[in-house]
Amino acid sequence: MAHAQDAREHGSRPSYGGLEVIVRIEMHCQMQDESLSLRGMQACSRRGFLSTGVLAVAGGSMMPHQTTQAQSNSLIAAKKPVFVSTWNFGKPANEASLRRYNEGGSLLDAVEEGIRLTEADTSNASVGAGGKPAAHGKVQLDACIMYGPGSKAGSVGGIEDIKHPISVARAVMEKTPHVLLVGQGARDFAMEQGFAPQNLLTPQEHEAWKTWKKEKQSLEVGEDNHDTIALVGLDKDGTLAGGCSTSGLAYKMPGRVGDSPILGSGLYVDNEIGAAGATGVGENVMRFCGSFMVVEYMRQGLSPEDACAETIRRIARLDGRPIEELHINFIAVNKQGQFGAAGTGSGFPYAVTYPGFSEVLQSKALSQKAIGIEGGNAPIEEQS
Ligand code: SD4
Repeated sequence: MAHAQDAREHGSRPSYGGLEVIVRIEMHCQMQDESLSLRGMQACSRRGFLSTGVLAVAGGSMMPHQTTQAQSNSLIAAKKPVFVSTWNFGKPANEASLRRYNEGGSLLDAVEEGIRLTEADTSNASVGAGGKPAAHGKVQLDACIMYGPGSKAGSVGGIEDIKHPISVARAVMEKTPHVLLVGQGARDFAMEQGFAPQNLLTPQEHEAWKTWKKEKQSLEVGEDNHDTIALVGLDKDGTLAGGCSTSGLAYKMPGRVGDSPILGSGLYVDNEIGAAGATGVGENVMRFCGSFMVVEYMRQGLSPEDACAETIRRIARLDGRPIEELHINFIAVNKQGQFGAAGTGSGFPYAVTYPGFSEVLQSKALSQKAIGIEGGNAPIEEQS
């Protein structure tokens, strides 16, 4: 047991093949509805409820430990369908997803619709139209979509002039035998499919790029130059799906593709277990198959939040740099509708929406480093 506890605290995993197993016993509030609402759970927590995780050695004794409020939030099963996405702009995106679903759309329609809302919003400079360009002044977009049943997926990398790469990714999935199209080939395919080309560089971002050309000429990751929407959804019947879309790092090298369109990195959906998505510096996600790793930790029994945190700790161990220097964040939902998120800074905003509930929550924080308003994306309701 000491080994298992130590492993949990320090990020390594105990052996699952032998006798030693982790049994997570989640003692939830006794509520009438089988689906607990977040508010209900918080009220319950305020009354001093302890959500208990139990580490057990098979055949041995059990020892409870108290979880934090953030951890107990992630042990709640949301009502279905539930949509979970990155950043403040995830909330209106989730709401668009739920609306589409309620209007009779499929789970995939809903995921696509939510992401399209963010792609169309030129006031955010990190997804779709209005995104910051690559170093040569052209906006290059990355996106992918994945559907749990059959593990179907489609993706585009470095596509230019097309406002909705998420829809092109879906067309790759549904209309070609392939998974990933890049650059000119992706653009040609989009045109064949009837997507109209347009200039995605707004006058404002053109000016900002010209200033950068004159003054900076170096890629700095910090405030105002990165953000991505990753949005994962769980249907009423337990079907999972997700999508991810970004303009990538601002002023990136032309042709640079990040984690967002790479299945297993920026997004992963496993219909048996759950789904996860990433935002942040793609290079620090894609070397580790970050979203796949989150899902694998959920398979081992970790809550979505713990799975995100454990993934970040493991990435930091392998990378060698301190956690706060990595600038990465994950969201996750499992097949039961539990959700959670974790980031390398002092927590990042992520949105959760299900019938009767839609909020921006703060993720688990793995360092004290402030993350600022990344990508210049103030909440959409504050931008009008
Ligand atoms: C990328 N992961 O291209 C994206 C950018 C991002 O928050 O998510 N920024 O590396």
